[in-house]
Amino acid sequence: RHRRRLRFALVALASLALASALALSTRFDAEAQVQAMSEWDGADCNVRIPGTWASSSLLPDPFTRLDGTRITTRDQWECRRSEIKELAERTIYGDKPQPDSVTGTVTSSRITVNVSDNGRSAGFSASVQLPSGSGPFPAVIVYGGFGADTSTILASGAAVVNYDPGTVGAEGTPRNNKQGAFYTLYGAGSSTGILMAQAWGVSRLIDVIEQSGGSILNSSTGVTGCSRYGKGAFVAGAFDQRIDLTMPIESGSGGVGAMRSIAQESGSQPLSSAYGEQPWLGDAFSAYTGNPAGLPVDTHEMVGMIAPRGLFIMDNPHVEWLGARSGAVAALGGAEVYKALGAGSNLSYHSNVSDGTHCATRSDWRTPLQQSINAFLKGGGNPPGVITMHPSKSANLSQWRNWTTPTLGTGNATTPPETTSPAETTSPPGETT
Ligand code: MCU
Repeated sequence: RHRRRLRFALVALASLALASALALSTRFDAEAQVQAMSEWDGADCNVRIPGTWASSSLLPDPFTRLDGTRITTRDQWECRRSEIKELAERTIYGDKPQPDSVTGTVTSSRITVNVSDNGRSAGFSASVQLPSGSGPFPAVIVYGGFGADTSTILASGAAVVNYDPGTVGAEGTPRNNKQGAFYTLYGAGSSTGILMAQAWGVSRLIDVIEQSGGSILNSSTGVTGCSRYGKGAFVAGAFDQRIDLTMPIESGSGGVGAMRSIAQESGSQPLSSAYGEQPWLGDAFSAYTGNPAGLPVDTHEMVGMIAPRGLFIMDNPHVEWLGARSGAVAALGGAEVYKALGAGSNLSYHSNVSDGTHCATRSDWRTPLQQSINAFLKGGGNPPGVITMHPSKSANLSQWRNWTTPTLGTGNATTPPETTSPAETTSPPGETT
C-alpha cells in the first residue's frame, strides 16, 4: 500500500510540475510580463490601520506608507499596496473574505462554482463561449449582458465567460438585506458593498478555472464590463492579482472616477448617488459621500493596485453623468505607480470617442482591445500603452497632487532602476494629450 501511495505522490508531483510549466508558458514577455500570483500577495505585510488619518483635497500619495516614510524600491510596493487594499476595504468597498473551500467544474459551455465558509455554502455559475481554434484559451470574464465588445474578444482568441454579477451581489436590495451568493455566506447584513461581493465572485470563478487543470481555459484571465458593470470589473481587477487584464468601460462614479474629482466635476453622478442608487459601495462609505477629502485613499490607488498588470480604461466624455474627467484624473494618478514600477505602457486610458451613446460598441476601441488581449492574455506584441483623453474631458495631474513620483530601485535601494520601456518611448502616457 505504501508503494502505491508513493507512486501516487510521484505522479501527483510530476503532474504538478507539468501544470506549473504549462501555466508559466502561457505567461508573457516584455513589459507586459507579470508574475503568476495569488489573489493577494501581501499576507505577510502585517498592515496596521491607524484610527485617524490626515484629510486632503488632493489625491493621497500612493508611495507614502502609513508610518509616513516613502517606499524606495519596487519590492516595497507589495506591502504598501496591502496598506492601500486594507484602507480601501475599510472605507470604500467593504471586506473581501477568503472562503474555506471552493470547488466546481469548467466545461466548454459553463463554469459552476460551489463555495463554503463558516459552515455555510452557496453556488453560482456562468456560461462560457469559446473562440474558434483549439484551446486551452485565456478567458475574459464579462460582467452583465451589454457594452463589452464580445465579438472582438472572441475574434482575438479569448473565451468569454458571461458573468451575471447579480447572482453573487444583487442590485435592488436595501443595505440591511443584501442578497446573492456572497450574502448567503456572509449574511444579508454584511457591510460589504455589492461591487466587492461581485468581485469576490470573480475570484471564485478564477479559483475554479485554476483548479480545472487547464484543458479548456488556461490561467490567463481578463475582466470587463460597462457602466455599473465597469465599476464591478474595476473592483475585481484591483482586488485579485491573478487577473492579468482589467478593462472597465464608462464606469463613472463608484468606478474608476477619482472621488475627490467627482465631487467637483459638474454634472457627474454625485458620490451620494453612487452610494445610494444601489448598495454598490460598502456601508462605511456613508461617512465620505459628503467628505471625499477625508478618505485615506482614492481610486488612482486602485489603479495603482492593478499595476503592473494590464489595465485598459475606456471612458465616454459625452455623457456628463459618467464623469470622464475624474476617470482621467484617476488614470493619470495611477499611471505614476505604473511608471515607478517600470511598467508605464501596461496602462492605457482612452476617452477620445465620437459616439456619445452610453455603452455603445465602438470601433475606436477595437484595436487597443485586441492589442491588450494579445499582450496580456496571449503573450504577443505590445499593449497600446497610450493615454488619450477627449479634449473636452482632459485632466491635469499637477492640479491634483503635491507629491512626486519616486525612482524606485529594482530589488534594493542601490540598484539603478530602468526608467523607460520600449513601448513608453513611442507613446508616453503623459499628464496631458
Ligand atoms: C455608470 O453606471 C451607472 C450609473 O452609475 C447609474 O447612475 C445609472 O443609473 O446607470 C448607469 C448604468 O449602469 O447604465 C447602464
